[in-house]
Amino acid sequence: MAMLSFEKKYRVRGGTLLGGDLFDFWVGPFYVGLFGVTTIFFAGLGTALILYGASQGPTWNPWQINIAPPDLKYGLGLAPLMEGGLWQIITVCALGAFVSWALREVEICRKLGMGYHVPFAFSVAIFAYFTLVVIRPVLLGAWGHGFPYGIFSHLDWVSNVGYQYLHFHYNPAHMIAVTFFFTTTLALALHGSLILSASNPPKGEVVKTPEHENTFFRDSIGYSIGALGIHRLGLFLALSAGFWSAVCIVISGPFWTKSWPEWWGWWLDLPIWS
Ligand code: UQ2
Repeated sequence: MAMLSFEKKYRVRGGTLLGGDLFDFWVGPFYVGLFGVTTIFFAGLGTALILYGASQGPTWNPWQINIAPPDLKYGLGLAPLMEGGLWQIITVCALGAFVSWALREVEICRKLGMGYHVPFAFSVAIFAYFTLVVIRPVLLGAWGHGFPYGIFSHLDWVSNVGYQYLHFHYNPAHMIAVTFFFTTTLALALHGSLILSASNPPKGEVVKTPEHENTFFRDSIGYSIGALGIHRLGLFLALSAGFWSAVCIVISGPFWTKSWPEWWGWWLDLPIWS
């Protein structure tokens, strides 16, 4: 089916979660929906507040602009606008925009009768951010444990929090997360290169079949995971990377306050050595 006639057939009313037909329309190629409106609202307000915060700061250098969370003394209360209050409102806007975007994806899935895999996957990314700026600060008792919004400032935060636990790479959940990140790149490199090698031949040569793809891996490693399988594996690897990232930071502080190298003492403490 040609793309334009496909869109005529499937760009239909309905499938909305909230608001009924009220915002059930398109603007050019973009589906709007109630959650398109709320995405624009939160993203616009959040961006304006970041620009306002920058205007009150010492620099317009994009690398150095910083919107800091409140001082720890404010605990889990509201802070004055210029002392972390902006950060608090911007965080609400960010979460509002991310969740709105996910729900707009859900509405598009419903219209098309598709599975919810894409919004589910995006939700794992939102969950990782939520863990960083809400769950962990709440468990530690202060919004000041959130990370600052700025390019270099957030790098400094990551470095400082890492050193607070002496050597963050000894965090077992961090190890698992990093392993998933690297394995994701391995899987995508294998998949991207395999697909291009079979389906994008030089001029004058024929496109190869899925049998070629399977046979390449059966010849080289004795196993092919299959065309559907590689996408299941890729999704699993990528979501696991995000999930274990959230775990590795939320256990740092709320559940383990010493250095991460010391955690491995459990191995030396096993009774089998005595
Ligand atoms: C595969 C397959 C694909 C692929 C890839 C494989 C035809 C088009 C990349 C090979 C992948 C395997 C064997 C899994 C590797 C495991 C890890 C943890 C990286 O068989 O089927 O479909 O794209």
